[in-house]
Amino acid sequence: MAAAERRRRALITGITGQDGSYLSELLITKGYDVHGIIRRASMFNTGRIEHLYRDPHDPEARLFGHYGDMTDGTALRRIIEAVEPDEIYNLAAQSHVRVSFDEPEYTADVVAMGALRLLECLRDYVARTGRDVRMYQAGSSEMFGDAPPRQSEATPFQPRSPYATAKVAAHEHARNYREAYGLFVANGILFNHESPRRGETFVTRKITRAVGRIREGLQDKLYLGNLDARRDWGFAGDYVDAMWRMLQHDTPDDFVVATGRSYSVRDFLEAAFEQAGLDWQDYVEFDERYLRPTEVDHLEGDAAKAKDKLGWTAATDFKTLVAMMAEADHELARRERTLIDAGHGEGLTALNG
Ligand code: NAP
Ligand code: G4F
Repeated sequence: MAAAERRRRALITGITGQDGSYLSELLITKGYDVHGIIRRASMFNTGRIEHLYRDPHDPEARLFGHYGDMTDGTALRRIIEAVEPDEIYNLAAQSHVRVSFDEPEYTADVVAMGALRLLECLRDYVARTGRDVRMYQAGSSEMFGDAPPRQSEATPFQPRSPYATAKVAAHEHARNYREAYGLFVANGILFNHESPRRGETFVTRKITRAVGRIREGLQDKLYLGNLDARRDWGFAGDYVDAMWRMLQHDTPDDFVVATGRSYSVRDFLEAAFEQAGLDWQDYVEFDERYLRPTEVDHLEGDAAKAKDKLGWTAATDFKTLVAMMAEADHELARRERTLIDAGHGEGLTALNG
């Protein structure tokens, strides 16, 4: 292909995750070639992006995978050299807060050191080629921790988990590389965002999976931890658009992305069970395994800056999000039921997390 016809090229770390899949869809729609870093696993981990994949020999192919890992700086460097991206989205993470208390070193390695490794690759690549390459760093509202709501870009971080401290480190590395080397690195500070593709051990999806399975007689109890925590839950499909907008902005900056409304885990439970005509109190039991050594009580974001500078607002409200997830998980449970009725196995194993 002649240089003039070269499509814009994005490189996504964490492409196999929830956000990676929605972002890939968005970028392909916008005419990008999308390259993603996939970590080697003993089973396929590409379920969320399979619908976008075509054989790379197919001229219509827009999605390309590269084996790599955030703990392997040499591989990251090689991939950037080979892909020659215009935009890099750093979404890879051990992203489960509770798990970060069990695996703090690994979490810090992937999240904090991983971001630093990527920034080092970017620094050298830009110095060598002189190209304008822009990077998005996936920061989190968890970084605010104990800070009272509503939290904005001006709120000081008070992280409460190894995951959150690692995200703060990554955020600060990104700011430092922006200032020290003039790199275009944007920090997103995204509040919780969910979807039918959300990992099944995060509380929203754990709840909607359970509701679907209870309706189909596949599960009778749901074990949860703290129901009082409040979160500002939005739809992942809306939030990846904010990531892209940050990289189209004239200057690299930090942006909070949120709906501006918060609900408790109990509110989410009520809404999801109500959707199925069930009373959550008949099914939910407490298990202290799901408590965290330090909890984040209340996250509620002020996304005025994103609205003002990026023209971004959350399009999906809480009720619509719960209904979307509950419906998708009811359909999934119906399929499990059909398979079981046809004698094909026992369905999924018990859900944890
Ligand atoms: P996710 O579904 O957990 O996806 C994480 C991705 O990172 C997956 O593709 C995973 O690969 C990959 N990954 C994990 N360890 C890796 C490693 N060592 N090397 C390379 N890749 C690795 O997370 P998400 O919800 O899409 O979130 C995307 C990013 O935004 C994360 O950085 C998360 O911390 C951050 N964030 C999320 C939220 C939210 O509410 N969803 C809010 C704020 C910030 P596998 O598929 O192989 O596991
Ligand atoms: O769904 P969660 O595990 O999400 P959490 O901890 O807020 O983290 C998510 O959002 C962050 C953005 O703020 C991301 F950066 C991070 O990567 C991740 O995507 O838990 C939400 C709340 C917590 O207060 C937790 O204690 O739900 C409470 N909870 C109660 N029972 C539970 C459970 N959480 C989980 N995962 N499982 C339970 O059984």
